[in-house]
Amino acid sequence: MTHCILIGAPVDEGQRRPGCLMGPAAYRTAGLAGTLAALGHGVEDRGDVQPHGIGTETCGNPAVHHLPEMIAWTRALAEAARTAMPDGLPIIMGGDHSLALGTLSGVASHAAEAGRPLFVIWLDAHSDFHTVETTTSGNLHGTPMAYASGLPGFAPFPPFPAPIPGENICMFGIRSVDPAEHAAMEPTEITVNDMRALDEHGIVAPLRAFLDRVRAADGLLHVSLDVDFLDPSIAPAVGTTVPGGTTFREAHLVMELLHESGLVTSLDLVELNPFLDERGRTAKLMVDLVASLMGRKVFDRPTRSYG
Ligand code: B3U
Ligand code: MN
Ligand code: MN
Repeated sequence: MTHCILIGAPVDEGQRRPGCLMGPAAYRTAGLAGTLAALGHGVEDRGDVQPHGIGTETCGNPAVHHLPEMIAWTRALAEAARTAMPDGLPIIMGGDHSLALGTLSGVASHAAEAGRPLFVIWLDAHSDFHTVETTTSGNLHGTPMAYASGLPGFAPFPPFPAPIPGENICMFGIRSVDPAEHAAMEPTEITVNDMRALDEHGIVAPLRAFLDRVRAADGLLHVSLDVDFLDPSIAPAVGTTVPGGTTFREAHLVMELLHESGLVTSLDLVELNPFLDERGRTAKLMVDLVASLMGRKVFDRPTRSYG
């Protein structure tokens, strides 16, 4: 039994398609808390985080929008995630992916305080490896992985508290990477399982290999699940659909393996835009994926160790 801490993060400013701010309400409406409780977990809903003290910061990239709002969100969400970590498993209900600027900061601070390495699994069509300087869209939801890697080019954001080494980052589902992101990731040790790799090797072997490394290092594991990881045919409620995403079965399998590993210590649910949904099907699918991650299964099998 895990103590699950639901944290609403109605962040909409990291991209230009209004609607992600309704995400937390959609997860609550789709029954996330009840689903977790039915699996035997403790559930606490801490309500929605709000940004406070929005400043007047600027940067040299004219494309960037809502910079002061995003800095305020980052501070508020970092604090919410850091203080939730000792109490249980925070599940951050987004909100667009810029919320991960804050959640990764908070989780990284906690990991540093606990003296344990932090690992990240990034489930996304995009690598989100722009900096404030390189983004051409100006959408800061395309930046959190570069921020967490400690890349320069993030002034005037607070420096990332404890940058995450590339060896500790594993991406799945990637199929849309801009040239600047490609160049920035090239020298890193990040494992990028793009769709080409998943088509060839499947999703199980690369995921198990990474989980083995997390286990061996006694690491904390943050999972960031972007709705566009999924194929748009099963998950239409996202502003940045990219064809060729993961299937229903692949996505559940990832979640089931994550559950079996027993390693996940925090989770972001991001980019759900309920305004684009069809009768709540994407919200419900995301809730079902969380259920698989938290132990829903058809048959009980003995927990296997892959280490
Ligand atoms: N790389 C592009 C597109 C993008 C990134 N993240 C999402 N879309 N969701 C950008 O705008 O940075
Ligand atoms: Mn993303
Ligand atoms: Mn994405």
